[in-house]
Amino acid sequence: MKKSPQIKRSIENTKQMQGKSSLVYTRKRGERGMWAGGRGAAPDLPCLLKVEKMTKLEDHMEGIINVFHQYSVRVGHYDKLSKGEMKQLITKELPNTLKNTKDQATIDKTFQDLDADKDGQIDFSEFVNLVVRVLLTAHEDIHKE
Ligand SMILES: [Ca+2]
Repeated sequence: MKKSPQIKRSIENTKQMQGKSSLVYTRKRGERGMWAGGRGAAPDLPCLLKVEKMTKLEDHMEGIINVFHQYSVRVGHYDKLSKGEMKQLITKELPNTLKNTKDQATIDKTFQDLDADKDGQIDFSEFVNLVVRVLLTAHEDIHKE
């Protein structure tokens, strides 16, 4: 099958992404995101959503997913945060937003709060609760100023 210009462009985008990131995002058309960890993992079909220019909001939302994955793939389940991974994410990515991120008791408490199903890991839906809290606080703060 001859590749359309769009698919060609998407392949180029995917190649560029592979060069920059240690993670490769593979997503078949119409499917939800699927992750292959590790540099150089070959996507079976390039991410067609990359062809369209994403809006600022879409870009930011994908950014949240990407940050989650950057940490979730490190140890254990590739799509869930261990406590260590959550600690790294919070310390590195939210130092100006969350207080006492270096304090182990705060980390333990945050982890317990987020781990809704108590399986000892934070999946993306549980992580989103943290994102929601951070966004609500940031929004409130903006109106205080
Ligand atoms: Ca959990």
